Amino acid sequence: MVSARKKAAETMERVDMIIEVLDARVPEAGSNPVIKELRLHRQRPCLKILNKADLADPAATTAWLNFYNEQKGIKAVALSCKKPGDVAKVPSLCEMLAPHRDNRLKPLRMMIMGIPNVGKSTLINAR
Ligand SMILES: Nc1nc2c(ncn2[C@@H]2O[C@H](COP(=O)(O)OP(=O)(O)OP(=O)(O)O)[C@@H](O)[C@H]2O)c(=O)[nH]1
Ligand SMILES: [Mg+2]
Repeated sequence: MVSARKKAAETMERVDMIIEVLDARVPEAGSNPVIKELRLHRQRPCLKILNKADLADPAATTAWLNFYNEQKGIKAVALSCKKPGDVAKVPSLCEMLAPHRDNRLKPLRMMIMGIPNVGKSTLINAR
């Protein structure tokens, strides 16, 4: 735990933003308090992806989105990483969160986090 925390802290210094992949059905189950603490300390913006929205209750998902989107430095979206059209929206959301890095000389650096089985690999490999 201590070394994982240290690693995350080091990586966080080198990235412009965090992508936190959560299960839309139980987003708080995947929210990591250590990551939140590090993120706030480093003042890195966070895109929360409520993934597997296709399996979640739409009204509950809307409530979670409102809850997260009220928080400073956070943008939350609900999507399904299995739908290429949904994943295609992610880059522009990232650019919105870190507009100062939005050019060829300073490409956006991001760290993707999330508990097991939330869909991180599906997101990364989507095309
Ligand atoms: N219904 C649905 N299933 C999804 C979605 N995204 C991912 N899955 C499924 O969820 C399972 C886990 O997805 P992964 O991408 O392997 O999750 P991961 O976060 O990389 O998991 P670990 O590498 O074990 O931490 C797979 O069976 C995916 O097909 C989605 O948006 N909707
Ligand atoms: Mg994976």
